[in-house]
Amino acid sequence: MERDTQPRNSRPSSSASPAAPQEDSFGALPVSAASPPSTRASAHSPRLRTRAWAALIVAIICLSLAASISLAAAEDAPPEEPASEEPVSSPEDTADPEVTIEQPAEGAIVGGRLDGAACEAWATDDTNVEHVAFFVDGQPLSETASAPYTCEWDTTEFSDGAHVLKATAHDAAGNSSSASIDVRVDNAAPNVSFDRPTEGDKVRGKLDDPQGSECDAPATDETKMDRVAFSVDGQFLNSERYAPYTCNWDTSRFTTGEHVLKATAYDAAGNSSSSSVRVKVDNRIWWADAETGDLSQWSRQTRNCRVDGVLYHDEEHCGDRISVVSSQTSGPDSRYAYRFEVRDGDDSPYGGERNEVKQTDGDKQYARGAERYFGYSVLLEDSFPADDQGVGNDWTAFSEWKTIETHGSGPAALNMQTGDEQMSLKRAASPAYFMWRTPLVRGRWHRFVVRVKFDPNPNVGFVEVWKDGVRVKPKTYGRTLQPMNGYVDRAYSKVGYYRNAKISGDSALYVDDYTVGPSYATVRP
Ligand SMILES: [Ca+2]
Ligand SMILES: [Ca+2]
Ligand SMILES: [Ca+2]
Ligand SMILES: [Ca+2]
Repeated sequence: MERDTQPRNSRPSSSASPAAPQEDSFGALPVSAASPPSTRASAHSPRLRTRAWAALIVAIICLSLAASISLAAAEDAPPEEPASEEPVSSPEDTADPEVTIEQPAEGAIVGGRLDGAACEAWATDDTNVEHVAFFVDGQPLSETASAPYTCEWDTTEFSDGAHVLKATAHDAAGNSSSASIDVRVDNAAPNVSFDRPTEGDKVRGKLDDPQGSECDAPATDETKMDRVAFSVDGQFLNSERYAPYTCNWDTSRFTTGEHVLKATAYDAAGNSSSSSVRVKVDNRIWWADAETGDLSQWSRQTRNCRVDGVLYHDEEHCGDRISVVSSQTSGPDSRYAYRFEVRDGDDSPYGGERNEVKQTDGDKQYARGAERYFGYSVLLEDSFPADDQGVGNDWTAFSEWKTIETHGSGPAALNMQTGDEQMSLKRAASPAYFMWRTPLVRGRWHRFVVRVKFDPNPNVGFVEVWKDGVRVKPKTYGRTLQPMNGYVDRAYSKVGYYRNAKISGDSALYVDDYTVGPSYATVRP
């Protein structure tokens, strides 16, 4: 047919038709041949009214003539559909659109609410895709008129199991085509729970055995498992795609105390469920927090007191010089702290005025190459002597790392001391020097963390210092273990009040929560 070859917009112009309405010479509204006379025109002019009626009569005659010709033709030819019922405004479109379902994939396991890129069809047409309709098992789901053609499918309204997702693309001419895929709906979350550890367990070190002997959360799904993700206190640890689902947790990066270990299992449809256990992380190597209410967390005591001019070195006479008190404690959970007092004349046979405790048990010493973090809290009383006494060397040590040296007293490799209104980390033995200093503040708790690698080689040993949660001394190399008579021994911890005897005045200092561990997190408060 001739009309098929015409471009869509090149139909014959109606203005070329001789029957087209013409504006009359008076500029009035055009008068259609089929319309009754305009009342507006008739109200103005009898002449106009006459012309309109004449035109109407001519039109009626023409229509009657056309009808009779048409009837005559109908008797000779097969009937044709009246031209007026065909869409004269567009070319005929007999080609179907093309459509495919891009997502989900054939055989996919789906669950939850699918929309956007999770459920998308691709469609095209030789003229124009009018809309794409989606169906599940033949029931209408949603439809969309513009690309990207995405469905909206809440699978929870359908049963678990096999379903057919269909997309049908329509063009403006009423042509359509469809594509279908088989999918599996899974709205059921997996099951997961910890085998190990169990609620309340104590954990330490690395829980990273791939067989899960320390940390294992079996998970199953009726359709298909995807993965199990592990976290601690909301902090992601690792994700495992295959059973056994085991966590990979270096507990030493976490503070001593309670933490929530969580396993979240995901199935192939994206459903998830979680299981949590509350565990106690404890990587402390040893500690002395005074919570026993006595001095039993230390192995030895050094007591010196002068009472009524007589010097004693025993607990019976010097009991008040070292005590466990509840009046001053360092943390919210602390009930007790250690108190060390020195009065003028509390002379030690080994020099200085001192009252101290130490931990010399074999398993709590620090051999060459050992690396440890020491966290401890210290408070100096307001009465703590000032350094303006002119004694020349106004040192007071409150924590030391000393060398064992076969039952005797060896030199300190390191100590924390005061002097010149400073608190300092000092390399005590030759050559002695200050590794770090800060202004002395009395009357409040300070939390120190000192990291030490014990070694007599100054290129191997190092220290690092934090004060009140802030790193104040970066890792710095130096000798941290003192050779004695050519023999490299081990070091031990000591705390208390030990000062140059020339200093005068009675005072006390407090120590609490002395903790030794493998990491900063382990020993900070
Ligand atoms: Ca088409
Ligand atoms: Ca499932
Ligand atoms: Ca305490
Ligand atoms: Ca003195």
